[in-house]
Amino acid sequence: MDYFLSEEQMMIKELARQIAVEKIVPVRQELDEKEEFPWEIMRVLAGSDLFGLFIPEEFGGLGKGSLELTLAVEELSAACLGVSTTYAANALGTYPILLFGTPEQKQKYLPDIAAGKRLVAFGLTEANAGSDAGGIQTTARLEGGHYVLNGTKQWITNGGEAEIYTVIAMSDKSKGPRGASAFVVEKDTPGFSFGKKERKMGIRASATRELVFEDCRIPRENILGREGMGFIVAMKTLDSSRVGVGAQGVGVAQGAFDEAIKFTRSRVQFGHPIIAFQAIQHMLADMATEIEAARALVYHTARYMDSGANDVTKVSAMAKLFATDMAMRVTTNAVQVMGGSGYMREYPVEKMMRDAKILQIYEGTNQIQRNVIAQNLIKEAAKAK
Ligand code: COS
Repeated sequence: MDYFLSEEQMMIKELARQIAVEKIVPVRQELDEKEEFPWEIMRVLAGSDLFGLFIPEEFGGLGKGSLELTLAVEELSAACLGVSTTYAANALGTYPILLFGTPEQKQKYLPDIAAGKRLVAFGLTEANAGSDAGGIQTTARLEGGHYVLNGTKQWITNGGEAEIYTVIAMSDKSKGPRGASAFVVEKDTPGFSFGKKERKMGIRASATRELVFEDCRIPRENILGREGMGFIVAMKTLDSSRVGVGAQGVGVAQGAFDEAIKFTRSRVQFGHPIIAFQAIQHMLADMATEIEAARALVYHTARYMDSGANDVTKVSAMAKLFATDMAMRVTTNAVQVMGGSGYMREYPVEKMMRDAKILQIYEGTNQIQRNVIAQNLIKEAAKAK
């Protein structure tokens, strides 16, 4: 399908695809097996300016938007979700600065982020605050010119590898979600350390660690937005980033589908390549249709976001929900049409299926996405009355 991308957008997609094919595909299995962080690929992405895609030109970026980021994420995801998660989580961690930073904060952090010199991570989740994001217990106590952070963040992508952390903590616990604030914390700040690296089912090239704050003093000026705005910072950040998770779904599904087509054309059973059988054809037809539907939704949502619309909560949740449920079905069916071969590590689809599972879980489970969509439907219905 022609999505009427501009020449520049096509170039970005092509560049990301080239990196995916030449640099990621040859090493993805090894990265997965060794659970190795893809530093070399991050350097290639930095050298190709892909970290600066969505960062304004005045801060050293390319000044593009969600659609361009979506195109890059999709192509990287077709090769390896572990790598694309590392790249996309960097954007997730950057949004609080981009959306709520002062000009000084932006000047301080964004040029290095755009150049890929310093990676970023987003610290919201805690042991007792996952879906219930308002239930965070990490505290930020104001003491003179500093905030003092105490608490532990869990399952933080890019944890330990990133140098810049955007962290949500309670500056006034008595106010519930309205007592949360957002902060920038730099890696080498005293009182800030990391827990063990998690061992995961999929996206094993990406790093997932705890962030531990023990009387960690950060300058008062590291607050993003105002005190009490932390929950809004987190929600707006997720509104911006969820379409990217949808793009990951489209990418991994396309990657698995391409493998399935290739395999079914060469695998012969009953005297014919198995693609000649209607049972296989119907599965492939459903997979292709679902991928295209998800891609159309993801691209259009990204375009809508780039138009400056501010009611993006519902549509970004829809794009994430639809594309990632689709990715789980398509990767599972890629394994199915490839049968025993699909299940073996010699082929990449078993990894794609393992990797795809996280997309239905992180940046809000798909059950939470349905809640978000439903809450917005209720609000819209009440307004229309
Ligand atoms: N944009 C702006 N404001 C938002 C918002 C959004 N997308 N979503 C909620 N808010 C506001 C609400 O309007 C409300 O404001 P008031 O207190 O002024 O009325 C406030 O934030 C609290 O909202 P709500 O009552 O809906 O919060 P809940 O505690 O019920 O939680 C969900 C809402 C479940 C949607 C939220 O906690 C969530 O997204 N959870 C999943 C978190 C997640 O994605 N975690 C993944 C880890 S980060 S990778």
